[in-house]
Amino acid sequence: LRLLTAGESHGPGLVAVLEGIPYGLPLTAADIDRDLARRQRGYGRGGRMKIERDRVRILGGVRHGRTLGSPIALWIPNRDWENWRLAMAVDPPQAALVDLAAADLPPLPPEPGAATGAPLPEAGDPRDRPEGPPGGPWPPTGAGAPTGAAPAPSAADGGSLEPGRAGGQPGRPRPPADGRLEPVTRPRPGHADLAGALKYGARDIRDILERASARETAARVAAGAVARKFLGLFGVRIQSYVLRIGEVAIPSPVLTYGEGGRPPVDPDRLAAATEASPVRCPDPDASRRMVEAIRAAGQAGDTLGGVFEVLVTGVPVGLGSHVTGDRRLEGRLAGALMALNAIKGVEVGLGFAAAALPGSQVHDPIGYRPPDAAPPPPGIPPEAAQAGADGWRGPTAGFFRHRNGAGGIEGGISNGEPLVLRAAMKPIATLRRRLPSADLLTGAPFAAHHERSDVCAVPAAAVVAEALVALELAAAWLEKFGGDSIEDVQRNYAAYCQRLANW
Ligand code: EPS
Repeated sequence: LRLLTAGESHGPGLVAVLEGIPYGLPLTAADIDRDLARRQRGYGRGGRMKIERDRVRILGGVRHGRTLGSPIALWIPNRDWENWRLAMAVDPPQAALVDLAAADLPPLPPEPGAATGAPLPEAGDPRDRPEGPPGGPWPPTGAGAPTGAAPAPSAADGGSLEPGRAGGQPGRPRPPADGRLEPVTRPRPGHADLAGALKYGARDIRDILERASARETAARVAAGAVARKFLGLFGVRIQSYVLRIGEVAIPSPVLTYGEGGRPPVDPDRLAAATEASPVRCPDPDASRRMVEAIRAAGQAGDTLGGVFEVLVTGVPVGLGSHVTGDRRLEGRLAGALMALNAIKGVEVGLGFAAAALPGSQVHDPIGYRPPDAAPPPPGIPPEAAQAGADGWRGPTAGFFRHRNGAGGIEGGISNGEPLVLRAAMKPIATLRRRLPSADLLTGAPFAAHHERSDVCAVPAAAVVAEALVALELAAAWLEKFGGDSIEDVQRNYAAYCQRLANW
C-alpha cells in the first residue's frame, strides 16, 4: 500500500493518492466524508473549522461504487482558498494580481525572498512584545489562568473559540487584503518554522508552515477511511478516544480484563460515549473538566496537548512478523503514529508502565476455550467466527489472554487480542500569548508570529490516528492475505481462518 499526499493549508486543496487497494472494494464518498467530518470536530478548534466543510471528491480508482485496483485519487477542496488566492497563488504574485484585478486589491509589497529588502515590523509596536514566559518558572504553573463565567461549550459548532473570519486576531483590526503577502519572519517555537526555513533556505516562513500545518491530515484521514472500509470487510474495527487533556486524565478503559479474559468494555458503548463527547472522551465527568481546561487555556492565550488511545478489535493472530525489525507490527504502528504532527510519544499496551512492574504482572497468561459454534456476531465473517473471532478478539484458534498488557502484540506479531495504542500530543505551537522568538532575517528579538489556530486539537488528532493505524494495518493485511481483488483477499483470509479453526 502506498500513499502520497500533496497540498498546502491555504492552497486550493489537498490531494491523496492511495495505491494498492484491491479491485472490488465497495466505496463511496460518504464512506470518506464521515471521517473527514469527525476530524473537524472537538471543543478547542479554531476559526478555520467554521470555514471548512471537508468533503472528498473521488477523482480516480473507483467506478460505479467499487474500487478498480488502480490508484485511488482523492481531492478535498479548501474553502478558505478563496481568502488566500493571492498570498497562495501558484503563479508569481504579479501575474496572479493581474488575474485578480477584478478583486480591486491594493498594490503589492516588495517581492519576499530578498533578505535585505523584506519589510520588518517596528520593534516599538507593543504587539511585538512576547507575552509568554521568556525565562520564568518552567514548566509554568497556571500563570495567567483566567477567572470568570464560563461560556457554555457547544458541541454542535465544534466549540470553536475564535471568530470565523479569515486572518487577524480577535480584538485586533483585520489585516489589509494583501497583508498575507508580507513574509512571515518570526518563527514560532515548537513549529517547523525555524528548522524548516533554515533547512530549505526559505526567507518567508509561509513556504514552510503551509505544508507543516496539520491541515494536511485531512488527506491522510481520507485515505485512511478507504483502509478502514477494507478492514471492515473482515470484522476489524478501529476506535480512538481521548484519555488526557492537559492535567485532566482518565485511565485506559480497556487494559483490565474481567474474569476468564472477559472484555472490559462493550466496544459499541465505548464508541457511542466517545462520539457524544465534545472532546471525544468516553467519561462524561472528565469531558466536562477537559472542556473547562481548554476554555481556560484559550482565555489565557495558551494551548493544551493530551493523550489519546486507539483500540482495534477483531485483529487476527499473525499480522506483522518477528523475523526482521522492519516487519515488527509494533514498530510499524508506532512509526505511523509518530509521523502524525505534534505527536511526541507512543505506547503499546502497558507501555512505559511495564518498565516499573515485575514480569509476572506484565505478561498476559494464556487461556483456551473451544470456539463457539453459535452464528457469528454481526460484521464477522463465518470462517473467522469458527476460528474464535467474537468482535473483541480476532480469530486465534480459541487461545485467549486473561489480560492485555501486551496491547495485542507479542514478538512483533498480533496475538488476536485487541490492539491498544496510546499517543501523547504536545500543545499546539501557535500561541496567542506569543513566545519570545528571533527574526529569521535579522536575528532581532521579537514575539513569535501568531496566526489563527486551535487551542486544542487532541480530539481531532485521535481521529487522524485511527486513519494512520488503518493504513498500516491494511498494509500488513495485504502482505499476509494479499491479492489483486477483494475476492482473492477474502479467499486467502478464509483459508487462514480455516487452518486456525482446524488447529
Ligand atoms: C487545520 C487547519 C489550520 C489550523 C490547524 C489545523 O487552519 P489555519 O492555519 O487556517 O487556522 O487550524 O493547523 C495547526 C494546528 C498548525 O499548527 O498548523 C486543520 O484543518 O486541521
